[in-house]
Amino acid sequence: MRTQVAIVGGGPSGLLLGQLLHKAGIDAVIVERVSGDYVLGRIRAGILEQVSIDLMDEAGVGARMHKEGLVHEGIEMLFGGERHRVDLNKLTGGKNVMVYGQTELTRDLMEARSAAGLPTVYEAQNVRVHEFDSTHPYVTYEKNGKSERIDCDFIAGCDGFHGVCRASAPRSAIKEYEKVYPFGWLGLLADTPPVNHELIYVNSPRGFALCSQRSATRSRYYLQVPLTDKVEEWTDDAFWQELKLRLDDKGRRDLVTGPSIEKSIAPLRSFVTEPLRFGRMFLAGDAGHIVPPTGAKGLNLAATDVKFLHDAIVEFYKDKSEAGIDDYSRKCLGRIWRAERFSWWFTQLMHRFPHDEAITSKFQNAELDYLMNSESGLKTIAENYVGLPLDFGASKR
Ligand code: RFL
Ligand code: PHB
Repeated sequence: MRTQVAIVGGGPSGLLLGQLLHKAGIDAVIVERVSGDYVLGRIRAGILEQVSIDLMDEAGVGARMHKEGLVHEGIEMLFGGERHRVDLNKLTGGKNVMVYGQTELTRDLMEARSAAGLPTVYEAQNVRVHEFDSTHPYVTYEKNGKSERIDCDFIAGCDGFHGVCRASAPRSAIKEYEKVYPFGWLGLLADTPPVNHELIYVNSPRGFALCSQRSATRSRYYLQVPLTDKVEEWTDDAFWQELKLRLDDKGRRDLVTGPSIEKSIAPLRSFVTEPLRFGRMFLAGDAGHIVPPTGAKGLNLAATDVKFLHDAIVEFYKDKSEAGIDDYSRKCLGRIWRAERFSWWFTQLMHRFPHDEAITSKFQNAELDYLMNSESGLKTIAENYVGLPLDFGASKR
């Protein structure tokens, strides 16, 4: 088989890239290790920044998102037993975020791809990338006991943190930066109305909690838990009880509990690969970087990588110019490091770390108190949460 761009990984990055390239008249084949249902079964991100919303529109798949997505103009912060609101809209001159689950976004992209008859190989085994330091790279895989080969001009590594693309880059050409946090997030999805109309980020003496949602009738909650906890050991009752202990009186009164639809524990990590380009292979999304979910940035960063990669590939074919692909890493990494910094800062501000001294939570409360009572402090949170502009800092360079 021959295509222009072989995309490894059919998560949100790979699917969005495929759809944008299709709109630009460029062929791509997606090779995905697991089944489509498995991809849709992973409950992950819930918050879209405006740049991600715009890209879904550009890809022609935004209709259901605009109908069902919930626009949020603010978030709440609960610490020291009191709630404070961050008015995202007012503080950023009219910017908002949208609650629309990664599952739904992925489903929209999958449906558009299959409606357009675009090729996706699911359950591909032993996917390998070859000769990406030349102008004729190729991808191999096995399916139904047969070996297959896709010749291409470019390989897009959209295969997530555990994928094969980053692992295939020469060790001498790659530098990886990593911080692993000493706790995880236990997430629970339930068909119950959300405890609040906006998200609540909670710093409590018992650890972090987050009250999120997917719709007016579906809630998503998270609890900070030790890495040694096993999801099987957390009953629904134990989860609700612990969440109540981390909430305020109003939260305890308003919380509607019910059976979980899904429960899982995710580790927290900050991770960046430099560079993101290796000859004719590019890393995009979680394949190149991971943020702890506290800042709700992972999917949004993936979407902007995809935008920059799409623009560079289109420039290559339409203008016969390699300037865009040469600049891909630099362009992405500026935005990535800004989001990494915010996610790391917000994580350390909101969580309890093992072996913290008593003074640490006092510092956290004092910092939160400062942030919530200072216009500049509120703006710092708001402008990062809604997403810094794509050209942030450009006028100063
Ligand atoms: P994915 O979603 O991991 O998809 C990669 C795909 O590649 C496939 N794959 C392979 N395919 C072929 N060959 C191989 N060798 C392969 N190895 C792997 C995998 O099966 C998979 O289908 O990466 P992608 O597309 O870059 O998307 C990134 C996002 O999924 C991720 O950044 C977000 O989910 C992060 N995230 C959040 N991001 C936000 O922007 N806002 C949020 O509110 C938010 N909340 C979250 C999150 C992530 C979480 N977890 C579980 C880590 C909340 C949580 C709890
Ligand atoms: C989610 O709804 O899954 C979610 C929302 C905000 C975050 C992380 C996860 O910061």
